[in-house]
Amino acid sequence: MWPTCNLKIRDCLASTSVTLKQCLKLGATMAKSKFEYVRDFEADDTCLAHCWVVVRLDGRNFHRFSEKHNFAKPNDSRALYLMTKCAQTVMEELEDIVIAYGQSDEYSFVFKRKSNWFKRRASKFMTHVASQFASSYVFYWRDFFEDQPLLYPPGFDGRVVVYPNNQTLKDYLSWRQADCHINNLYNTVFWALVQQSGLTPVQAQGRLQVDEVTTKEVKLPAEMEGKKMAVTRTRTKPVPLHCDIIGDAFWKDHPEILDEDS
Ligand code: DGT
Ligand code: MG
Ligand code: MG
Repeated sequence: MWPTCNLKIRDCLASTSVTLKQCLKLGATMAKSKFEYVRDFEADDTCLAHCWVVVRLDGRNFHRFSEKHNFAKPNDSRALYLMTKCAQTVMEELEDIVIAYGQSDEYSFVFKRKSNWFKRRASKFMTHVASQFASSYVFYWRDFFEDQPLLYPPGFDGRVVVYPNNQTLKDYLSWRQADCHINNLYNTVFWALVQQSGLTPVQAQGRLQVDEVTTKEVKLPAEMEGKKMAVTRTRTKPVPLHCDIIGDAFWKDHPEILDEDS
């Protein structure tokens, strides 16, 4: 295919009436028209109009990452605040995100219903959020983990889910927060049995499967309820919050998040 093109360009160059610039333009145009059909192989991943678009990121193999970087158990405040700093940066850098909610090694980002950012292409939403978040994680690491070097580059997977109305979006966020509470309760009791009661991890796991562990046995920290993270906007600036988003109070206090015309 190239020899044909080159021949045409050679003929063209042999002619005294055309300039080199015109020849190159002809070559480029021919190559473009010949190969452009491959565009048709690209999938259409436009998100359904007028729906909430949610991008959820999750740390890749953070079980290992948290061990290697000596995260405190069950919750490491440095890690949680770093995640929130990254979410805040994503919201500052990218358009149209109305709220972000995170726990553990994951963060969800909600784009406004009428966003037309990158023509609503799911791959654009997901890859921009994931790359901005991951680079922020490395960039801000030292601000949160002063004495702990970053030993290898972390990665995050991403998915896009589209929710058709306010109720399904609220239920999605409630689902993530309920998941946070369940995991947090389990992990807190598990590590209390190991760290305070001297059980081995296998023994603690066994106790949690067969028994009801009473609050007399393990002392749960008062701040346990505070390990959930959200970032919303006050006017345009993203602000971190640590609050309940399952109940109605949060949505009453922040009507602008679900406001159709926001
Ligand atoms: P994945 O997501 O399939 O690649 O695998 P993982 O290992 O990331 O699994 P995932 O996302 O279900 O669980 C998150 C892991 O991260 C879990 O092993 C606990 C760990 N992790 C997250 N935040 C903290 C923390 O603050 N402290 C400690 N010690 N571990 C944490
Ligand atoms: Mg993970
Ligand atoms: Mg996770």
